[in-house]
Amino acid sequence: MADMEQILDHKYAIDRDCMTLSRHVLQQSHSFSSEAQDLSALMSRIALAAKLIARRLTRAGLVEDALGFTGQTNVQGEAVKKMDVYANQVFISVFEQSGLVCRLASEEMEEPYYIPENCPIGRYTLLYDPIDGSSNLDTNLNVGAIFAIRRQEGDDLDGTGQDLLQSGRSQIAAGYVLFGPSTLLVYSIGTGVHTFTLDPSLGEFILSHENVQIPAHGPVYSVNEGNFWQWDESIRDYIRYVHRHEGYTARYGGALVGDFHRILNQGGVFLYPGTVQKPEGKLRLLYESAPLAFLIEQAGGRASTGTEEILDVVPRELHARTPLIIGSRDDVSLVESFIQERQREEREKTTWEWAKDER
Ligand code: AHM
Ligand code: MG
Repeated sequence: MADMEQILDHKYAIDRDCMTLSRHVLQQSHSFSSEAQDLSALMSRIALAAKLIARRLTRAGLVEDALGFTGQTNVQGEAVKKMDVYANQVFISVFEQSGLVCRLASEEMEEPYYIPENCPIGRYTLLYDPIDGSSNLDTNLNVGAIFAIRRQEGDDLDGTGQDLLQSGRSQIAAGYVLFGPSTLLVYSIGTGVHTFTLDPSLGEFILSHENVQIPAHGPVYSVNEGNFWQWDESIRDYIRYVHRHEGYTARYGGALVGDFHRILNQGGVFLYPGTVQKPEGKLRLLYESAPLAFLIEQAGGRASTGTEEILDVVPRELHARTPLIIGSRDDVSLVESFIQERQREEREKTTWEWAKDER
């Protein structure tokens, strides 16, 4: 007969494997309200999209037409990859059958995509970047997908999604999928940040880390230093500072989700500041920066443009970009202090020049 210790060991392992994503969302919602059930169903759908994309990525080199460019450019003027198109379509197909989402807005579509048959009941909008870091695809490095859920406000009669031009505070859920050695799904509905790992043998995302908290400071700074010549002097000041102090190490993988995931778990800061060519930086607010800002705040960290909290930024258009400084509280504040110092100097210089002209 099995002894009690053995029985308890099995029980622990089986209970752990039973903590699926949909069950966890309901547990975190502390209710079986219709919104809690909607959120649980929405997350299950996102998990299905993640599994479909992961399946194609795993065999990409063997599948006809999975890698490479389509020859087209998207609304941002960037070359579109075949995998971008595939992943974008996966989200559409998955949510067309959900009944829950009336509208999808993605990096790959100029205008929001409507599912009219869902609109009478599905009052949610899914915002997403189907493949984040697509330049990593052809070399088999990690990529991601980022998502946020918002309630639809009004009827959006002209179909342009004007009600989406609100700050990130109106997100009700956000998260990302990291397609790495394992496929991870990290999400928050405003009750902490939780990591799930895809168990391919079960075909399910199983809870692997609950209530992730980011350290207040970490050694990593993550930025494309090839843009040094294009940055404002304040960002260069910060980079000179980390170059000259012990305790910092650089990590940059070219896919925001991967870089962010490292920082979320180990601490540090990721930066994509404005450049000469892209004064607002490269990353898009509604489906890249704001969802990750939602997560980082839930994990005890911060996200800033340098002068404003990312979650307070109101976009002027669907595909608006924003500078992003995100990660550990102290590290984000340190970067901000260099920006504020330069701004203070600029103000003093202007006042001095103005006073000189007056004389
Ligand atoms: P993408 O969504 O079109 O792939 O662009 C976003 C990616 C981020 O994942 C990454 O942090 C950044 O672009 C890398 O840009 P760069 O090559 O300029 O460093
Ligand atoms: Mg993308």
